[in-house]
Amino acid sequence: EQVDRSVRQAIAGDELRLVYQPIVRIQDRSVVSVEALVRWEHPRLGRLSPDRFLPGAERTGQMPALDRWVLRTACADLVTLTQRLGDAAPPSVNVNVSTRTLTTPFDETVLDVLAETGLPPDRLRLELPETADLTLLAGAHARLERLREAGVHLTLDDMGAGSTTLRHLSTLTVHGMKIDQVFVAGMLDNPRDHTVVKLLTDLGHGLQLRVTAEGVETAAQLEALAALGVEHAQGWHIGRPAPLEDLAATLTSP
Ligand code: G
Ligand code: G
Ligand code: MN
Ligand code: NA
Repeated sequence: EQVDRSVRQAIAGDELRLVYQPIVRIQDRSVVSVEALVRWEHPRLGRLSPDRFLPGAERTGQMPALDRWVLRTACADLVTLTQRLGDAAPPSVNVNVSTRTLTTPFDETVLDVLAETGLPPDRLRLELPETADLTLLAGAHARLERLREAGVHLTLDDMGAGSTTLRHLSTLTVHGMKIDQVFVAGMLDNPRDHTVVKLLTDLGHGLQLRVTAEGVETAAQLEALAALGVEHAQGWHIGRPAPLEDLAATLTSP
């Protein structure tokens, strides 16, 4: 069924929710961060996943509003969780930034939200889309540099899914990269996928980046990733995206 309401209406009606998926250090399984992922509790259609409403939000120019809501909520949630759990709270939160947002003065938004919420800049990690248009991202370059200088971490998302971020790597200093889950899914059966994962990992390490593998669904994949020297992992084998309350419960239970 068609989604008949706009993301702006969803924000105004308090219908958006965030779920958080853990990212762990493979070596000791400690949580290094959580990725914020948006869901829509639609009054009539129920819980909608992003593929049901992000394409429409993109077409109608509502991604900057959505990204702003996600950023503010995720930063405030991490501050709240830290007040409750202290050292058991995740060290940082990953927030996705859409391509369209990179054409706006998003650096002002990010710095405003950090000041408002009181979250230290180095506890925020922005995930930059692999599909970002190079010319648009070029305009965003100075804004990203400004955020990096303020202490915000930058991560290239979905590495290998497009072809643009290789060029970004030559001019933009980032802290990390995430290997697209397509290659992780195939790495044990398809030698080509294994080669791509190895190549991206070596590339990341050559540039002194932290490498995260996405979509890890089995212990065997985790082992293969560890053998390649991948530092961090995310996926169903480690933890499903969950509401803040469930995340808090997981973090405090031994
Ligand atoms: O959560 P996953 O389950 O289904 O998300 C699907 C896609 O939607 C992914 O490509 C993810 O990057 C994107 N996505 C999820 N949450 C957000 C968000 O808060 N902001 C942006 N810009 N994209 C998101
Ligand atoms: O931001 P990004 O494009 O990376 O979004 C991550 C997406 O991957 C989300 O839709 C999330 O729900 C999904 N995801 C997370 N872990 C797994 C996994 O182990 N397997 C699969 N198939 N999808 C996953
Ligand atoms: Mn992501
Ligand atoms: Na990703």
